Amino acid sequence: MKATRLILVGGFLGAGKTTLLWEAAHRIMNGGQRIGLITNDQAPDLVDTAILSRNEVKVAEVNGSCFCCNFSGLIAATQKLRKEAEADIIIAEPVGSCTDLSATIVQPLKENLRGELLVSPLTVLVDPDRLSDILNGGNACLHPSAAYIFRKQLEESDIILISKTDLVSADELTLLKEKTQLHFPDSEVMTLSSVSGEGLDEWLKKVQNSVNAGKRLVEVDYDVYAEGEAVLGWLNSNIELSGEPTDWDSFARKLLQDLSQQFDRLKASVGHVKLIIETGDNYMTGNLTGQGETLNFRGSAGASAKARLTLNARVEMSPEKLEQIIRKTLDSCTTRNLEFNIISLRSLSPGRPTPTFRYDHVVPVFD
Ligand SMILES: Nc1nc2c(ncn2[C@@H]2O[C@H](COP(=O)(O)OP(=O)(O)O)[C@@H](O)[C@H]2O)c(=O)[nH]1
Ligand SMILES: [Mg+2]
Repeated sequence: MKATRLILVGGFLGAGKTTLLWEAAHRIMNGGQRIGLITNDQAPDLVDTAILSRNEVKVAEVNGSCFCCNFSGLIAATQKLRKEAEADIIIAEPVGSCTDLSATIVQPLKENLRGELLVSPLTVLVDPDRLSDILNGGNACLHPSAAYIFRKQLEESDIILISKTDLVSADELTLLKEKTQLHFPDSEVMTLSSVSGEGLDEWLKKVQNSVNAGKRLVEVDYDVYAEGEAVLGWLNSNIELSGEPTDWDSFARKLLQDLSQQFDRLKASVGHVKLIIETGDNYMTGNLTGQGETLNFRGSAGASAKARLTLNARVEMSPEKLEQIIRKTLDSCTTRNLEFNIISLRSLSPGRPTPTFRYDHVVPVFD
């Protein structure tokens, strides 16, 4: 069996990783190659998996732990996609609050799967607003330890890929690119919009033609890293809605708007809150990646008597408080004639990261 190309797309929560996976998968398929995608989370019921599975692409989910702490889960997912989808290319999205991927994932992959996988340069996708604030010495509206993770992700990257360029003027982008290159001289800085398509082919070409992955290791203080992850409450839930015919798009908008207002009022930093509401073939996605103005909706689930809601939230507060807010908001958004039935709900605060491997040297690659 020939070697499969593995492209890792890291970057903080809300940077645009899943959107990029979706767009890149389409381009790769249209180019005639077979593609597989891997999602990753601390708990099941991932909105990302639900979204990506709507493509005709095979998706494998590694849940219960991040790739770094469950290296064998990542390997099993790549083997599955190699076997079942005969994937020429696999794109994997690690958990957005993970860092030290060069030492814990890229080096072990290069050493242990030589011949099976061609590992691409480690791409770290970054939201232009958050990046700009970090470069100006700010914390991108994050807890200082979460901002530490954000910076470490950039520091260890082979490619820093500035996302959402459709939201930035050409002049601002040029400046941001220059400044990023000055701060992170060892990384290649590229830009991309998954909405306009700008930069997508250039990035794909770059990562498909190089095995220069994990060029360096960075020092990571695991106490700060652990704190940065632990400050986030994490909630994944799958909910059945049924009752009177309902306009699901308005329902989803109201739910996410209400949640956003409450987080803003509590001054709780939002890593990411996302949902998908599905009614058979129709679906709508909603995203919140910071304060209220970042709310974003796509698609339409139409109107009917039944829908399935998957909701994922990563917000700076205790998981108990997050769960309480979400249960209460669901309650207030449903009426007597519209009921919700929670099929599953997990809320947690990520434990200290304990990677399966942590290499102290860069594994050489031979072209
Ligand atoms: N304007 C714009 N929004 C984007 C782009 N890529 C992603 N987004 C939005 O950013 C939010 C987070 O995207 P997502 O792919 O879920 O991020 P992830 O958490 O890194 O996987 C969503 O609201 C997306 O619609 C882009 O290129 N342009
Ligand atoms: Mg994602």
